[in-house]
Amino acid sequence: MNTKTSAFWMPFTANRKFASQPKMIEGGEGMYYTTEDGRQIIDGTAGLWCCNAGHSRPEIVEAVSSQIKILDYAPSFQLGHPKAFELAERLVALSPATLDHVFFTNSGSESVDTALKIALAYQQIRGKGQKQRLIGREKGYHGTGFGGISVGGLGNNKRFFGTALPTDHLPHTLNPENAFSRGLPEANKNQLAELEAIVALHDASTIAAVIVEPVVGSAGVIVPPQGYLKKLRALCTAHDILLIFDEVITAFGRIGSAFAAQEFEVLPDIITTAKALTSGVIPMGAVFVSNEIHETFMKGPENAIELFHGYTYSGHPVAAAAALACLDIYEKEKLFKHSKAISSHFEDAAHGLANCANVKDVRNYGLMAAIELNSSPSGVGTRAFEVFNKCFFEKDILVRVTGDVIALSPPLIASEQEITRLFSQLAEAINETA
Ligand code: PXG
Repeated sequence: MNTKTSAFWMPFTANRKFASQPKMIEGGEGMYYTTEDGRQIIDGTAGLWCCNAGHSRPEIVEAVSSQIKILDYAPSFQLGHPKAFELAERLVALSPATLDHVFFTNSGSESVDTALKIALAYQQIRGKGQKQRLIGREKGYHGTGFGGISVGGLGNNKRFFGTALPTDHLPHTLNPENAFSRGLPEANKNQLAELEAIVALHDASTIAAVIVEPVVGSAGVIVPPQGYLKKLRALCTAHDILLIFDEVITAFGRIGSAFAAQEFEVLPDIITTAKALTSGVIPMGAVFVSNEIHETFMKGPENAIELFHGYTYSGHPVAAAAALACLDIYEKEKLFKHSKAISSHFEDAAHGLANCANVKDVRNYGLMAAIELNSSPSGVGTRAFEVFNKCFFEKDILVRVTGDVIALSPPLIASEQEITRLFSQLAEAINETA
């Protein structure tokens, strides 16, 4: 590679290791990326869980370029432009009933911080200002803002940065007894006893909200045990605590419904999204808020700003145009249905790797799967990273690795043949790495 790599401080990357063996992607189309040396590789990860419509879709390219010609940028502070309002209408038509209001952001991290701020302000405005404590969960990933890392449950993302907010954490739900479960694992433990303990310790009158990913993504596809999310909803309701679903990964068809809230028939008070909202084409996030919360803010003098929060690029016209074109594709191609329809083939293909070398667990739901490997004696993560390299350089597939977990989340346009090929190439890579 001729490009120098040291000026770009890469995110969540071993920068010096990357420089020694760069993995460069130069093009993308549909299910495939093109590497620097001209190979077509199957995108097994939808970029970073975001390109649900596949890459470089002409409809989105067209919508973005014509929007730039009409209106490149307009503020959303005390002004408006039509695309943002149109998009909000389209989105609330898709979201669970009663979550009828949308606040626009530019990323998942901003969506999470926005949701937490709305939750805290809501409690103040309705006269419950003591409710300031936030509850996250071990292994939760809620982005990298100070709010998100406070409620997040991944040690590496928290240490060095302090905990800005008063938080507690529920235990994660990964249970070795449930290894190799297909879909939702059995609920063989009371994994929500800790919420009752936190409530007993601090009192519900001090707790504003609980935030969880309905299916954990980043920490390696952790699927909720049967009934867990319904029980969490019931406990939050009983204690007058808001429930936030962080659907930055699960929204827009990843698990076969528009939102995980619909898939699991559990209604949270707030949903955070980003990523597949525009299929990753232009950064954009959206926070869905219940009518009850929204109405609480929309009181008081009409000339008063109800929420002192927002971003220069909230509802950016070009991002909104990309999102609208992307929603058109999801709708026209019935991609959420397609995602559900191919998920059983995807499940079979994933579990077909159960007997590969060093496989410790296979977990899946919708088009999310994790193959967890036993760590090698040379350290956690080295074996999976070796598999990742082999996949990229020799097997012509892109997979995602965290620790010794290999995660798969292909674009929703995947065919059964592409899924079969993705997993058979991965199986070879795992066996050859043993
Ligand atoms: N919430 C969730 C549930 C996420 O998965 C964020 C918030 C933050 O989004 P932004 O857009 O600020 O990055 C995420 C992001 C991985 C991986 O390897 C996952 C994410 C980002 C980068 C890598 O699994 N998720």
